[in-house]
Amino acid sequence: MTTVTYSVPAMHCDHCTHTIEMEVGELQGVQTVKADLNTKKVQITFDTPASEQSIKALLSEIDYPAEGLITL
Ligand SMILES: [Cu+2]
Repeated sequence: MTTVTYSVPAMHCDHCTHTIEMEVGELQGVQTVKADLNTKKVQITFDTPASEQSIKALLSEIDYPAEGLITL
C-alpha cells in the first residue's frame, strides 16, 4: 500500500472535494481518498493496479490537476 498527498489548488468548495473523493475513489486499486478543502490537499492510499501516474492522469481529466507531490 502506498500513500501520496497531492496539492490540488483548483479545489475551492465542498463540491470539489466530493467530486475528487468520488472520482478517484472509483479508480481500481484506490483504497482511501481524503480531500481537505482548507489545505487544498488530497491524500490517497492505493495498491496496484492504481499508480501515481493513473491517479494524476485522472485528476487532470476531471480538471483538478495535482500540482505537486507532498512528501511527509
Ligand atoms: Cu468547488
